[in-house]
Amino acid sequence: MPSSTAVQNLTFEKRAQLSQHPLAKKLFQLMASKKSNLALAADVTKASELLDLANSVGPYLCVLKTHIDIIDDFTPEITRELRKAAEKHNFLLFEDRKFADIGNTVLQQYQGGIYKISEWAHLTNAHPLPGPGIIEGLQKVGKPKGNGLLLLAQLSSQGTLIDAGYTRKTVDLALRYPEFVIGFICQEKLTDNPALIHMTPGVQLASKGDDLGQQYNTPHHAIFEKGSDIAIVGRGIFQHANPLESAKEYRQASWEAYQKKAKL
Ligand code: S5P
Repeated sequence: MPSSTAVQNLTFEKRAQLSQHPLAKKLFQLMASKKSNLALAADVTKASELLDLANSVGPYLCVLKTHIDIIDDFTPEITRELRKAAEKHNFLLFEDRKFADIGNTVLQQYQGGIYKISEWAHLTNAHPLPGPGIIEGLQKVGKPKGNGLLLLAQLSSQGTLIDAGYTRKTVDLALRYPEFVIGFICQEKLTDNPALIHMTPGVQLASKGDDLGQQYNTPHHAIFEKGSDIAIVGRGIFQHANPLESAKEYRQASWEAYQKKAKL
């Protein structure tokens, strides 16, 4: 395994070549071609707002992250429209479901119910807390569809119960499922394995946090200083007076931090 510095310097193009999972390959390739390592956390509550964001900001994103269960006027049509926007603007859809139950239950939550997450979301995530069964349950549904899973290895919130040992065990678990787990939700680079993608929420330029425990860092901190790959930005973009201009600013800041890290 190359040294940590050498891995840090690998470009997204190179990491696309080194990835075995088709979705990880696709994500690295589209980040390189769109020059974007920005994910939008589109936490709006109206279907029209979500679709407007997907179509206006979509060209500047690598990933659009949803909380589909906060949409007040949900219909299955929304997920079809999201998928169309993802194809048109070349980004991946990530449903931030944070599964956390036993394998048999998460399998049903992922494939069924109203939201049928596995049918439209390229990516979803899970807390590894229950152990390997949660990954195996989700994998049964998601792997045949070519979907990928991110494990929550760290959280951005103040007072999180996750400690260093839990994070280390999460990385070990991810390495056991290379055909389904493509990376982490985390606050820093956790492994030298170039195929695994690090996505970091809790990113904002204008604020240090909210009044419910969220903690923010800048894109430069998350990507250059902490070695993550993708910055996830929510309210910093969609609550801005001009979401499109704000998205362009976060995209530029995140991309410059990546370029500096990769010494491009
Ligand atoms: O540790 C975490 C993990 C996640 S996925 N901290 C987070 O904030 N998130 C999600 O990222 C959260 O659910 C929300 O959708 C987004 C952050 O939104 P923001 O408005 O605070 O930027």
